[in-house]
Amino acid sequence: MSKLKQKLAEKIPSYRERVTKLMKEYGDVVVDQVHIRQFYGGMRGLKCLTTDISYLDPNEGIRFRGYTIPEVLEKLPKPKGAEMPYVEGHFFLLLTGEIPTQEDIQDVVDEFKARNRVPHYVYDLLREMPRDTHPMTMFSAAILAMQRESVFVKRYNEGLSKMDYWDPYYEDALNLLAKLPEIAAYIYRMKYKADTPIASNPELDFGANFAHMMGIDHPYDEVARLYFILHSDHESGNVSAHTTHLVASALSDPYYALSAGMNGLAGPLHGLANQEVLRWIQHVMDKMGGKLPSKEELKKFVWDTLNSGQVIPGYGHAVLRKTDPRYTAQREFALKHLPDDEIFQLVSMLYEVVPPILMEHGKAKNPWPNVDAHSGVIQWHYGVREYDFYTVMFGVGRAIGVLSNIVWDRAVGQAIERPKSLTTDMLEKVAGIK
Ligand code: AMX
Repeated sequence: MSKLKQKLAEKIPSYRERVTKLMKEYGDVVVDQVHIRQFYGGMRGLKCLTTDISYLDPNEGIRFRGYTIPEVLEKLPKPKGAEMPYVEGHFFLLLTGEIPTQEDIQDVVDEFKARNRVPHYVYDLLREMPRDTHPMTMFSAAILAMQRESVFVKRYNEGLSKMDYWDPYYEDALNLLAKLPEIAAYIYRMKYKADTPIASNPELDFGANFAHMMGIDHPYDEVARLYFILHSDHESGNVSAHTTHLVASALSDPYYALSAGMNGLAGPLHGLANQEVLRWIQHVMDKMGGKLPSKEELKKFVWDTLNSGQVIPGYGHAVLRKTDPRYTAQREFALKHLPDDEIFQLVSMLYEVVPPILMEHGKAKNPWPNVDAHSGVIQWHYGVREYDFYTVMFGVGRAIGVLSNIVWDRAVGQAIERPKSLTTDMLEKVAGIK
């Protein structure tokens, strides 16, 4: 058994005890109330989900297993001479709650290497799809196609005890994760680089191997590691995490669940926003004949977008009420590595211009930028200019978090999700209108 799985197996019993105690002795304690606005308002703010893997504070932003983003970037071990930590180490942290040693990380690196062979039929499937298919559709279809490999399904059909569900879920999660960088890079090179895929290099870590398969030199390996870590998890109520959790709650295996989560990530209000940001910026640059707008001109573009009833992509958030620390981490990287990049300068100008306008506009509860306002510019700088592809990279990162979550869902025996719905008539009666 790998050290990672061993560690998980040691941790699970005490969590089960805590959950059993809460359920048995405190099951009737009231945590929150439901308001009518939440029935139509996307259940915003309703406290009804649980995860120990990350927690999103509205002002401080995300903490992964209790650590802020700067702490994670500082504390996790890094490949020799690298600026950004191992993605494998971040996965270890999310699953176990512990900062790994170099030895722990090597164990995960070896685990991924042993599982990274992508079945040939995935390539056949991708190649059969029309080339103008959105890369998120390709990515999700590739994940779903591999469902026949599920260890969970096999073991479940053999008659598995509920207590052991987490074990084959873990196997599926690792088998999947190990293959995602190669699938993503294959889609990219097939679709946008004249069908010239680059073979995986087993000597490289998760992030560096992705950069290698994309065909982009250092420091893109640092970008890949930073990007996958930042996008990994954002507690469990966001669309991709919640969808993955919901589908897995029916004991659909991790392939079904992750593919479903990716379909949610593909929406413009969620993961696709990073693509929308670059599209919006390109539109501004085109209108300006390729040069940077002045602040006044940029303000006008922002107002024009709002006045035409559209949102400013990359700004606002359902939970956050301050600048997203994932934005800040990418901004710090850009300030160090690409301070003179024109698109970065425009992104920086937007940071000055948009928040006061959104405040004056008076609708968005959070006028500050989220992660997606910055993700595209760094990719653009290193030559990944096919912005349709950005959400796929978000998806590789998000898989790390949501798969860790569903392994723990099974470990603590989360039930099939089934909230109750009411009719409009019933709500009107509750409101006292009828
Ligand atoms: N530009 C213009 N209007 C905005 C806005 C923005 N960036 N963000 C919110 N608003 C508007 C909403 O559309 C809503 O208008 P309505 O009352 O006419 O329907 C109003 O402000 C109140 O919305 P809210 O409570 O502040 O936000 P929300 O929780 O309903 O939605 C989000 C959150 C992210 C979907 C929204 O801010 C948005 O559409 N932002 C732009 C898209 C984006 O960047 N998405 C990525 C989010 C991060 C991620 O998941 N990857």
